[in-house]
Amino acid sequence: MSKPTIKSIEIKAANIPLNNPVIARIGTFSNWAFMTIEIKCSDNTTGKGYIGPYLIQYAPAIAMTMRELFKQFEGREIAPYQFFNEGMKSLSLLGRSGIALYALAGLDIAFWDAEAKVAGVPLCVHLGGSISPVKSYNSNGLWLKEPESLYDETLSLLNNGGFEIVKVRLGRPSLSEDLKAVENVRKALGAERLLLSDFNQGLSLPDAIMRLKGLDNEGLYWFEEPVVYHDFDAYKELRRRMNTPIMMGENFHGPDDAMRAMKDQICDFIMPDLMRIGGVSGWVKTASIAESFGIQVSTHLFPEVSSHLMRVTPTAHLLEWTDWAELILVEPYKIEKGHIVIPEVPGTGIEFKKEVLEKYKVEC
Ligand code: SMN
Ligand code: MG
Repeated sequence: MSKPTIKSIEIKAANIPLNNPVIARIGTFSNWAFMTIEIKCSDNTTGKGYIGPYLIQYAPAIAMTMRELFKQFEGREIAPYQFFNEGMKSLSLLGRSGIALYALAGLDIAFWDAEAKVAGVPLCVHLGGSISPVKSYNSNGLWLKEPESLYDETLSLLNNGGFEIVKVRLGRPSLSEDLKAVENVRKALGAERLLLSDFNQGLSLPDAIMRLKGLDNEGLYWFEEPVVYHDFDAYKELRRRMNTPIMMGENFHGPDDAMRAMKDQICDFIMPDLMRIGGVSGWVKTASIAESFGIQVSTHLFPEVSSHLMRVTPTAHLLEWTDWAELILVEPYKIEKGHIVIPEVPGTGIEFKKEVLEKYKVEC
């Protein structure tokens, strides 16, 4: 049985304005860097996907890496998982992380979309799962703003899609400001609903020990990334000292990082990022490792493809909903009662609005 072969690739970059600017300890963003990937196969199927590499000025370097990697797969019968494994092997000379991995992830996402389209089924079905709504939280706000403004913002985040869970960004100059932020969100949320928190790596270990101790009895469901992502010893120390579960993983570069974090027991939950974990293939590997460690897996950004992956993740936990790609998508995924709805179409159903990509285009 033969499969379509890989014909050509088209990569675009665009700096898309956000509805609600991101204000976090890692930076302030009023636009989000998107790179779209479209891969054409011999039967005219086009696999589509996007990545969001944070720094738009690196789009040309990533596109160049993607085009170079693509040469390995051009003309061959489509085989996404095999391509990923070969791609990772070839990256060992460059390093299996950073923009080289982002480039491979972008290709991987588009390859999987193409293969699911060839099979004529949604991606999650192609991966051996089924369609069902995926429990999500509304992550479109609660940035490092005036604590007083967070009550109204929480109500609007809950009402916009029937959400029950939100995430507050912490790491203000003082503990009392963070406590005030939590208090205002909790007032709007009520006592029972889950409240997540994210420090975006903003604290040193000594500061994190103080700050997290001061917040440890606030009933937060998790403390996300209190300190720099690469200091595994610091995470271990915080986990030992705190009652609130420790969350990390958006900065795992590939399944190897995820494996090390779980093996060293430095966190309670993980939330891989579709791009940094290595696309669909990198995610599937990580999900299996998480299952063997009994660790629950949430998602980071990229809600469309991540929703499919959650349907085949044995320890699936919560999907992070953001609307950042809405402006570029012809049919954005819908939210109903706090769950993301996977469309019943082949692949992921992602189609890009060409005129929007053109309007905010960045050369790559
Ligand atoms: C986040 C992601 C991307 C930009 C800013 C903040 C955050 C999250 O870490 O988890 O949503
Ligand atoms: Mg985060």
